[in-house]
Amino acid sequence: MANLQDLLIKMEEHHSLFENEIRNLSVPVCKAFINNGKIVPSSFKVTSQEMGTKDAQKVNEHFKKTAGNSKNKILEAVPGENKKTGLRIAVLFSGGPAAGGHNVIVGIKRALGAGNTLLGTVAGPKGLLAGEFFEITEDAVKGIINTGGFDFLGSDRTKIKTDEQFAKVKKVVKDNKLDGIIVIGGDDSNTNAAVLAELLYDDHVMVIGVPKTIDGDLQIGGLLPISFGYDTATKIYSEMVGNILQDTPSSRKYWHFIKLMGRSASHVALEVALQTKPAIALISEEIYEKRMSLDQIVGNIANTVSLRAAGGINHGVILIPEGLIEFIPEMKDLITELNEVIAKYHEDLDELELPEKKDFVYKQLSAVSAKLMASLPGEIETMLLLERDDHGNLPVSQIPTETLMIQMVEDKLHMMQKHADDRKHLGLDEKQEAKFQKFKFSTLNHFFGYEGRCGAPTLFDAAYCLNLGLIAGSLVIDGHTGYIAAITDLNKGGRALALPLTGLLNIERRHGADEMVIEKALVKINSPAFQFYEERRSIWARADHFSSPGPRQLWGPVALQLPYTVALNQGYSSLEFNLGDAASLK
Ligand code: FBP
Repeated sequence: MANLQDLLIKMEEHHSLFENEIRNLSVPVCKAFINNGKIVPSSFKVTSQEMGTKDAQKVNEHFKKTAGNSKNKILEAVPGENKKTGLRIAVLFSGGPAAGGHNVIVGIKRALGAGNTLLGTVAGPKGLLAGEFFEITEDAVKGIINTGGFDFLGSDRTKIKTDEQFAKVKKVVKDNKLDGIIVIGGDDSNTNAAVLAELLYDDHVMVIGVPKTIDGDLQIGGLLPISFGYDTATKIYSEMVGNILQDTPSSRKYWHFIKLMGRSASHVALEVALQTKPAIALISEEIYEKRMSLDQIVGNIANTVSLRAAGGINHGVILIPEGLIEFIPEMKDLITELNEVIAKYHEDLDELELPEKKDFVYKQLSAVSAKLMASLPGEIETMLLLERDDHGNLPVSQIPTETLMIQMVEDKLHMMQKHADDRKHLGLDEKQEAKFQKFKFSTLNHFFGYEGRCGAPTLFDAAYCLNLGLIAGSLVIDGHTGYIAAITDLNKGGRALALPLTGLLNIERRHGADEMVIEKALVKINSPAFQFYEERRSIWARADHFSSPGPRQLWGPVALQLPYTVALNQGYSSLEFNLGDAASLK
């Protein structure tokens, strides 16, 4: 009989008891892809619905071939088994990992079937440029079903933008006899996909995008309700925040400042707030819209902390979106100026050591921005000078906004406890005053980010990704290029769509220049999800009304749960999703 050591050795290389079980999990499949109980590719029909941003005219002129071909009309998947064979399709991950990516590959492979070749691109766009591919076999696919991470292929953030890179892509495509490329990525990566689709149009090489990002900022109202990975990440963070919320009234002494990943938009912070109900959740978009200064934000936090202390509650949780710093109006102006300076002088700056770099940058800034930058703690000042990524983004995940907030709130509370004038607006009675004076502000800081990106996908992400993969694979078999896969009607069996990528592009300032890029979807202050939060938050601030959502479930009664923000914004009447009947992926 095998002993425990043998069993544990068998679990190496992704064969834990859990990993083996999830590979056997059946997931729901939209009916466009089911024929006689089998998963099959679909065909597509052109709908009458057209897409386009405010910059549609300029975009259509620039992307003459793909926009001309699609007329920016949405396609809908319809049953109709397409049996095309002999295609060679490469797939790549681009940008940060997100749970469910492996199931996109499973879906593509199922759609392509045995008659076509699927090639995995090693380490994202960088691997495409280097022509690094390997054939994805049926056996390999069986090993990644329903598993988290992007480790099967790897990923990176290279932006394909120079003429030299374009020439390389053309050569790689020709050398490897590729008929299509499927890009699994966020807004920047799908911008890359739109550019490649146009570049390779005359070579008859199809390019299709799949919407990925835990940030949730690749969404388009009722047409693309959410990107994949968001559900898993927010459920992981919600479990962790829920646990901390449960700890606070147990130990009764800490204020936890938790920064949550999500580069720009606050969708993640809003979702976690709705799921857990903390005392405070900052929403960057609201702060920008209401033109709140750093001082005002700190003042509001200090007021809530003080009022809870005066009521005898010396603990709480504050959620801080990762991208906050870029949305505080005065900081936004400073960062925009810095982005321009860094883009313009990057060669000079590369040669300088930090102190000289700072001197150089200060001289280029306006007086207001220079003054603000000088007033920031040294660590933050240095972080603002970090190198931007290929897409011009500041690496906000590395900026310790949560510790900046702690320092500033601490100072504010100190002044409020010391000076009656600084706290008179709270209107405390004698008893409350006594409690507030005794209160000691003990803080802990956390950053929940990378731990949310690669967990095993929730049932929603597992199913959503499989279906997105089926759409992408079916699109290339059906001969389409320049589209991004999308699914709507998540509560009614799922409607599988293909949205023209050119319909998503608008003009934005990046790297100190105007570029055509996919618009980032930010939290809308008038959205049902934000408005619900706004209505409830003062109740959650006053006393402990938190929820602890617990670990994500793949089996059982709460497995079919949508993100709250998605269900609210789509106007669904429950949290339950329905993406069709469950089918085995093996
Ligand atoms: P994508 O937009 O590529 O999906 O990446 C999102 C993200 O997880 C952000 O939330 C975070 O700021 C960033 O990636 C971190 O990037 P990196 O992996 O390069 O540190």
